[in-house]
Amino acid sequence: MTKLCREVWIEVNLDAIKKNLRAIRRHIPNKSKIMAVVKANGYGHGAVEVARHALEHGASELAVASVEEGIVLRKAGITAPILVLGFTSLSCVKKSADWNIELTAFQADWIQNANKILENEDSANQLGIHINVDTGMGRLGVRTKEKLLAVVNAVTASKFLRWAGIYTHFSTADEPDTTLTKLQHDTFISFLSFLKKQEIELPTVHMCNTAAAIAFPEYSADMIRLGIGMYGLYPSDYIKQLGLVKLEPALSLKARIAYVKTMRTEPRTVSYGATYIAEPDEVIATLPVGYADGYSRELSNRGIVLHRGRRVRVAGRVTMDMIMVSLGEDGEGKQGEEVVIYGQQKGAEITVDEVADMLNTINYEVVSTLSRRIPRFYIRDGEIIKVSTPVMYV
Ligand code: UAH
Repeated sequence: MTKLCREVWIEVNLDAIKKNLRAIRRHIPNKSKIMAVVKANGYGHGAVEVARHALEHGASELAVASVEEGIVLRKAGITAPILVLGFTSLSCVKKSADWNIELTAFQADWIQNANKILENEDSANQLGIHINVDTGMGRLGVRTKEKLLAVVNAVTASKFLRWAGIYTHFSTADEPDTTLTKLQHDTFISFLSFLKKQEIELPTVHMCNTAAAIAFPEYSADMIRLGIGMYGLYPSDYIKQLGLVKLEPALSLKARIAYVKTMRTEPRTVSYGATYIAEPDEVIATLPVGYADGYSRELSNRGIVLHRGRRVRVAGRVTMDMIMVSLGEDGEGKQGEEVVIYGQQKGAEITVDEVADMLNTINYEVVSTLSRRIPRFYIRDGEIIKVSTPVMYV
């Protein structure tokens, strides 16, 4: 294993990602393609490696949040279609075309301006456009049929643009009350029917995220946009409880104990603010992970990690780069021993969902905020096949 100077790392089990893609593939109609959503550094798992692996195992397109995220994938040699799901400023239109990155659009004037820019600045590629229809997300997207028609006409009139897709996004597909999802679906279908009535031929139609693909596979259309499920996490407890698709988490966060001491001498205070006072025989271990790694400060005196398969608690405040954990009174622990912060050890487990609950947030936030400074180890068939580090380790 690569020697780390600061011993905290993420392990990404690529076999789990493959299994998750297969499980979803089996659940949705054969004709529906899979767009792997790798925004936010592949939900913290590493965008390039996840994208490559997803494309090998059933995905045919990729989605990101910004042109810059798309360029990272292109620079890594990825040639599959890439869609930016967010709003892109007109100043990046030429760059997007040059890198062959498709954009989300929903305003006729934006399209006309994009057309003018591409007319004036020579690009080798047409710019692919996916039109976003807002059926109830209230974030981005065209909201009326008349405006949709104007957007479609603007795209199809331009020889510099290529109409690649039309999509909507569900806001409550992970919840037990399906009323709004059904309404959003029906609204989207009525927008599509309206276009068909004008004899407009539709490009790739897509609407499902993970939750909708699991709960409403019949809505999969030409393509689903698969994010959290590919990483082995459920969009919500409700979707997990449906029991329709079995997913396996791909990510573990691990560290080695940096230092161990018994708190014999006074003061027995631990960390900033001295919010934890150890017992005289208590053994405290220091781990090289902190809030700058994405281990939330909210886990101060609350977080749990696994040591020798046992759940041990964070002692005192989480600091920027380190935490302390209590190994108990007369506890045992050794410098260099492996601890698991998220994941499994000797039959015990700390799930990302459990951490998300503690933080009053969702699993998406826990994984996507894992810092890029943590090295990522990619594991296939039990072997580390790649290490990705912010700096090259020697
Ligand atoms: C527009 C859009 C997103 O912003 C995100 C996704 C993926 O969602 P999941 O992670 O819940 O699958 C799809 N589409």
